[in-house]
Amino acid sequence: MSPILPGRPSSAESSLARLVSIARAAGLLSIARALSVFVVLLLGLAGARKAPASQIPTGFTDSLLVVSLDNPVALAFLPDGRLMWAELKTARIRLMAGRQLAGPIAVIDSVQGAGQEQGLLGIAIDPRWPTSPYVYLFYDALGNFIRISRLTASGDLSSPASTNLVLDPASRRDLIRDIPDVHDNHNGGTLRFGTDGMLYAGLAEDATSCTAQDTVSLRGVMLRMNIAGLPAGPGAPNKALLVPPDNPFAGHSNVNARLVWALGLRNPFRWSIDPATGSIFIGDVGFNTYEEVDIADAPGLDFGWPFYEGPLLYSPCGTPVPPNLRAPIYYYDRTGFMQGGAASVIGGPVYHAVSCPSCNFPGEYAGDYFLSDFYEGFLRRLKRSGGTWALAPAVPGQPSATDWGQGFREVADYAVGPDGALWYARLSVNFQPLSGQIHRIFYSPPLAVPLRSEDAVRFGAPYPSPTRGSVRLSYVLPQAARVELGIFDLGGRRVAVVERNRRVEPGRYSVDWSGKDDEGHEAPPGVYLARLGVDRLDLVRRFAVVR
Ligand SMILES: [Ca+2]
Ligand SMILES: [Ca+2]
Repeated sequence: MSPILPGRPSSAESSLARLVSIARAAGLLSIARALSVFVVLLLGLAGARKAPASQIPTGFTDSLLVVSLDNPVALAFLPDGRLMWAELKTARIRLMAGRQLAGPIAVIDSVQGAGQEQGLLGIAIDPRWPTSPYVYLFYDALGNFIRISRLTASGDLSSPASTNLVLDPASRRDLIRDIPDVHDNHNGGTLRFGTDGMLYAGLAEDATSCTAQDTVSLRGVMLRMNIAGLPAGPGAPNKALLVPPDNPFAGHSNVNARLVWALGLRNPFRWSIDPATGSIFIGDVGFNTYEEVDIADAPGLDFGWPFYEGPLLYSPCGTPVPPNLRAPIYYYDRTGFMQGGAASVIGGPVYHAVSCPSCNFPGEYAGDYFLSDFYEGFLRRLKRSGGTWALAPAVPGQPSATDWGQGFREVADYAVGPDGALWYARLSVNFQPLSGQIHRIFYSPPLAVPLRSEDAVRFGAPYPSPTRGSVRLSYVLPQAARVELGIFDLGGRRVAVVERNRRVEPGRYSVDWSGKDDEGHEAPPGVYLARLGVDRLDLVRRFAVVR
């Protein structure tokens, strides 16, 4: 049984060599060169890593927003547009307001992170925010149990630009804290609110497969909980308070079963809820043969694990295969795992436009579903046709007939933002420490013929380095392009914006950065990264500031 989170036994160097060879084989010298930059950073500077640029269709841009993060694993947007994410191993909650990254706004205590797949796994924000300023968390806890807890936020609850927000550990109310975690793998980990205001939680079977058919085991099931009746403030679990009367097993004698919405799941690590229909799209991680996607569009569905793995009969429990098991809507082969192939599905979002016409993906994306594979790194797009789902027809610029995008290895979560963009958290780059990233993919019709090669785009070494004051950043553009130029510190914070995503004509440019951050304060001494984004290329140079 393969792990879903860091576990592939390969060195950064061998993974990198594979990616470089793939890029070269594909004629993508720009990517091979970008990887060379990464090599320099990898060898020369712990904490600053360069991921290979992703390949996505024409007209879309993958923008790297934050680097050098500590295993960002789960994303959640506040209604005002601010982004929170959970860190897997540090058990910290981070907050970003615009481009401002706050220090940790909470550290969750008693989190068990010893196993590769263990840690702080899921985060959800109360749909009644800011009147009910609650954040819900899913984590492996010390003592071999998984918990679902609620913390209360204080500070600026509805100021889109404010990073003044904290979660008080003393406010912790546990919803459930007896989900078995005897085995450190197969933990599930996603929490999301449905269109019905209910809190859904996906529980894995804790590597004891037959329990996925047992509704009272708190294993291999999707829970549906009503949080409206919970008292304010801290407290211990009261499961009976969480039971919605219309749950499929609401009449069961055991309260665990009364919370169950669906069963027969193996490891539903990442999944999402279609905001238009309320259906749950579940990425269920496979065993030997298939990764699968399931849709829970009705109460009480049984997705068949362990009677079936994807379409394949498995049935190890010695009991008859029940009727009316729900088959996956999509599955793919995972048998090449040991040779570098796919091995862990990451369920993404269903795309829907937001109320900002210039922000949205083209209309043909409405209702389409995205999924990726944590190890292979493809990003696929499914489209519904009648009652079935299949790969969407390829669009110009997508890297293969099956893959809408490539370069999404180690991505742990996706979300459609209030800006209509597809955001994602990359847990790490080549499993290196402090290499996590936050990205957003947005659509902007091409302004010029796409660059064919990075060869003609040059980004010079910042001069002087070290500097006591300003630093000169020089670049050469062979043709008009959209350019972003920013300064980051090694903690991943954007210190200053030098060029703000504007169209630039061909030519040679030099821009001075004053050494001051966007609020006019002198940047402290240290090593910094200058990042030049040119359409879909992404170049990083480092330099030092001394005072
Ligand atoms: Ca477990
Ligand atoms: Ca299944």
